[in-house]
Amino acid sequence: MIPLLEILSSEKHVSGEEIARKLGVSRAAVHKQIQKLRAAGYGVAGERKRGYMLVSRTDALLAQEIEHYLRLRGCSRYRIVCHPSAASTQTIAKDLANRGEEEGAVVVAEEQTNGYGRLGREWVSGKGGVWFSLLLRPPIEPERIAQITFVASLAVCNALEKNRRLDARIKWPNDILVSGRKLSGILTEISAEVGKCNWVVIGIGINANNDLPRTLCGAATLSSLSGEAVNRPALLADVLAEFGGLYDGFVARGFKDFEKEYNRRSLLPGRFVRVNSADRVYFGTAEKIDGDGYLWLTLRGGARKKVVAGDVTVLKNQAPSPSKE
Ligand code: BT5
Repeated sequence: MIPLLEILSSEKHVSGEEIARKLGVSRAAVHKQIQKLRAAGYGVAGERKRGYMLVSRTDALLAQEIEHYLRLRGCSRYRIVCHPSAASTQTIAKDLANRGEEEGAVVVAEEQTNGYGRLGREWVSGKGGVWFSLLLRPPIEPERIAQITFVASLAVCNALEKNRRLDARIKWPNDILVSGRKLSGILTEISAEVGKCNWVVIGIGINANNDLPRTLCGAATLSSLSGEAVNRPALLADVLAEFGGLYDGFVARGFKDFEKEYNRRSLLPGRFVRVNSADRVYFGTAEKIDGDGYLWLTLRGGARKKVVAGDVTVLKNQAPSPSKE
């Protein structure tokens, strides 16, 4: 299918005869391959005298399609593996990691039947969304790995802003919101030893053209926000290309370089929040996320607290005035 796509032009017709010659197959075989492309969602116009022309690309998450957009963005660092259906792209990517697969493998699924978020929470991931996991082997100390989630959040925001003009905000540590609703979630899983990171698998879910159950009232899809379907392979390639550039900077220079940009994108500074961390629950006003990726709070009594990890709920858009506490 790929050589045929390369021959088919979106600007002019190519005769069946020419395609057959280039591919070294019969005209009937060309016709069959054209039918296959159409079945995969590509728009191929055919005119008896002039031949075939590519009139639209497919929205299906096919490796060849994602690679097409990655090439347009000058990005060649990834190996894409697509599945029509998977329990979870995370488990497939982790399996690849454990079998020695190199950095840069990306596992993509049209749908997940058992997608999950942090702490084993369910991640709703039916057809029409963008669900993928990226395998990395960063040469960094395990303590810094959580920061990769933040770099990935920035990549998703950049992709949404640059090409789709959406003002995406990050809710530390791993949610991307647009207009206050969760559009994307990121999950980072690792294998590490003392002082050494074996692998990192970053799972990213983006609600694109999928349906969501009514129970997820705090969530949104890109198509519901913009009123039109998004091209998923192009979106996925944008996120991967954005991430590639940021990741190189992160490995070379650390998260400090991203601190300002992360805080600019962050939803939390100035908000009154509840943070459920592993040891206890904190109430306070979020200050900022520091150069290590930790969240700083001013607690109600005025003391400052550094939170390393946790679930954040925004309770008020502003800190409550002292008299009302
Ligand atoms: C996350 O977890 O937000 C990380 C989600 C990561 C999903 C990707 S998809 C590709 C890869 N394969 C996987 O199996 N996972 C990764 P967390 O912060 O724990 O948020 C989970 C909560 O978000 C749930 O408890 C729901 O409240 C909500 N939720 C579930 N599905 C959602 C969806 N599609 N959109 C928005 N919110 C959702």
